[in-house]
Amino acid sequence: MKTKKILSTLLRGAAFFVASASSQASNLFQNPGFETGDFTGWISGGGSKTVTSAEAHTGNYSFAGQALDFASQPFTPIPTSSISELSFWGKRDGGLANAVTLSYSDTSSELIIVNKIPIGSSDWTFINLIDYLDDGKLLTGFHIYGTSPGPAYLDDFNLQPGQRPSPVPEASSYLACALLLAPFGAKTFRLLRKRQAV
Ligand SMILES: [Ca+2]
Repeated sequence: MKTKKILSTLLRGAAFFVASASSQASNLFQNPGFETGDFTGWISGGGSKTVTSAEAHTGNYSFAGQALDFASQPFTPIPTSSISELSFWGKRDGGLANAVTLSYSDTSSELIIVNKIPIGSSDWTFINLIDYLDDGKLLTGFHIYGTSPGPAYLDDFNLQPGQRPSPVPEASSYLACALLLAPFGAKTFRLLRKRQAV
């Protein structure tokens, strides 16, 4: 019985390791956790941007950005229907929100306000942007700003190819919006939902 339990624990550990390794292997971000200790793979800008060892979600480094600092990556165009995850981890000392811009092959872009990272928390917050991707488009780029006062620490960016999960609506708020906007049609409701803060 005891041997069975140990074996089961070992197998679970092995499965986790394989899943984790496979997730890292297919991540389309280059240098997603800044573990080169610099901006290799990223386009960066702003006067106080740094890759720092002061904070890290995993590994030893993260991107530390004030408001005008940014980090961007272009991608080989990928259909939004073929993205199973678009996410990152954040922690910040101040500032209201991080702005993220997603770019598409039709030259359109989408601004997302990320304000759900608590200020001054010792914990890192997981931010999932998968529901914010525009349907029927090809994603070509990701762009994120820091915060002021800051910095915002940002780490472990993840763009995973795969089947896009169906959006999970937040029943109460979306139902209220849907009822309110019913006369204007489904498209209006969807636009409002996409502009909500993350
Ligand atoms: Ca890292």
